[in-house]
Parts: sequence; C-alpha cells; structure tokens
Amino acid sequence: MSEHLSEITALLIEGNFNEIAGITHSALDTGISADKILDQGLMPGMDHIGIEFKAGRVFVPEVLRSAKAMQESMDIIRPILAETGSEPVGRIVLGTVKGDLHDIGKNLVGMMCEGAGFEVIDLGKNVDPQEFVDAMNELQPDILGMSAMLTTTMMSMDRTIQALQDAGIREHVIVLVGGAPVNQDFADRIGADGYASNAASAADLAKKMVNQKRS
Ligand code: B1M
Repeated sequence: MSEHLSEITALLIEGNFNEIAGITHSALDTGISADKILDQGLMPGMDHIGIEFKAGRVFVPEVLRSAKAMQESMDIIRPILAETGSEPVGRIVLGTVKGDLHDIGKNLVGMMCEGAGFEVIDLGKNVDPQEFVDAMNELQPDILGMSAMLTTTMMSMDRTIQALQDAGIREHVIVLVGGAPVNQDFADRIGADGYASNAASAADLAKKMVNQKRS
C-alpha cells in the first residue's frame, strides 16, 4: 500500500507526468483513499520540491514539470475528494492583476498551495478589482492572492485592496501578494497582509496565516 504512495511522491519529484496518472489509478484500485494520496503521496513530494526550489537546487523548469505531474494526479483525485467531503486547509482565490498577462509564477503559486492542501480557485490573468470583489462575495475564501510581474500593474494590487475596502469586505480576507517587482515594503505600503518572494514561501505563509487566523 505505502509503496504506491512513495512511488507517487517519487514521480512527482521527478516531474514524471506521464506515469503518475497510472500509479494514481492503481493506488485507488488497491483501496488507498484519495485524501491519503494527497496527504501522503503528493504533498510530501511538493514539500520536497518547495524546499529544493527555495534552496536554489531545483529551477523553474523542474518545478513546472512537478506541477504538471501534480495536476495529472489531482485531476483524478479532485472529484473524489469533493465527493468524500475531505476538508481542505483553506480556500484561496488567486489571480494576476488587471493589465498583467504573466501567469507562470501565479500558476506555480497555485500548484504549491494546492500541494499544501488548499482549495485553489484561479481567476486567471488580467483580473479586474471588481472581479476579485465578486469572487470574494461568492466564494468567501480565507485568502485572496494577487500576482503582478510589471511595475506598471503593481498598483492594480492597491486598487484591488481599495475595492475590497469600498465593498466593506477587506477585513474578511487575508490578502497575500507577490511577483517579481513586489517586495515586503510595497506590500506594507498598500496594506496587504503578507508578501512572499516565491511559490514555496507563498504556500508556507498561506498555511501559517490561516492557522493564525483560526487560533
Ligand atoms: Co514579460 N516582462 N512582458 N512576458 N516577461 C518581464 C516580467 C520583464 C521583467 C522582461 C524584461 O524586460 N526584462 C518585463 C517587465 C519589466 C517591468 O515591468 N519592470 C516584461 C515586459 C516589459 C513585458 C511586456 C510589456 C513586453 C511587451 O509587450 N513590450 C509584455 C506585457 C504583457 C502584459 O502583461 N500586459 C510582456 C509579455 C510577456 C509574455 C506574454 C511574452 C510572457 C508571459 C507568458 C505567461 O506568463 N504566460 C512574458 C514572460 C515569460 C516574461 C519573463 C521572461 C518571465 C516571467 C516568468 O514567467 N518568470 C520576464 C523576464 C524574467 O523574469 N526573466 C518578463 C518565471 C516565474 C516562475 O517567475 O513570475 O517571478 P515569477 O513568479 C515567481 C515569484 O515572483 C513569485 O513566485 C513565483 C514562483 O516562484 N510569485 C508570487 C509570483 N506571483 C506571486 C504571488 C504570490 C506570492 C509569490 O502571492 C499571491
């Protein structure tokens, strides 16, 4: 039984997106539950990739391959997790801000957060402040994550926070920001709750902040 789980972890670390679906199916066939596949197969693999990425021992192409492998397996277990009512760590609404079409980093953040056990709702790129507000009202996430890659679009983060304030819902959500031109100082200035410099740190911080909010 645990052989399947360690194989899933290894395939995710290798970024072997061709074989991971087959092993995920055979793990389910042998009676391993979907939440065990997530908790004991995929999450340890994504944790490992996160640590190696932060340490500069693996790079974006490898992370993208692992993210794709994670996606292949998640596509199989996600509907089962939903059916069995397995509780996610929290819910994140994520998007690249208005005017910005860069989404590779944001997608990595989403995969790392999913790997950390979050339900991730990705609004895509070029997301208008009002779309974030609408998603907040509809989905009531724990975290709203914004990504920006252009110095010219960073201020869309500020406008989105302002829109949350105007809608009277700013206090209901943890706002997390990131992207190459963003830093802690900017995050503080616009009144975000957190900033992370990379996808693995974003997932760690998201987990920490949700736990803090609940305790
Ligand atoms: Co563009 N682009 N681009 N581009 N592009 C940059 C960002 C740029 C630095 C290149 C340069 O000039 N050297 C420059 C920005 C300059 C600036 O503003 N200071 C630039 C420009 C100018 C442009 C255009 C304006 C070019 C033009 O048309 N004249 C145009 C803008 C389009 C628009 O958005 N409106 C443009 C277009 C594009 C493409 C569409 C061709 C393509 C994007 C494809 C896509 O994303 N689907 C593209 C690309 C690929 C890049 C570079 C080469 C790579 C970006 C990337 O994906 N990095 C980039 C130059 C570079 O970085 N070398 C460049 C890899 C990714 C994993 O890193 O996104 O930083 P990153 O994400 C990291 C962290 O930042 C963090 O975690 C991620 C993973 O560790 N992170 C978060 C990200 N979001 C986070 C959110 C969080 C927490 C952490 O919390 C929620």
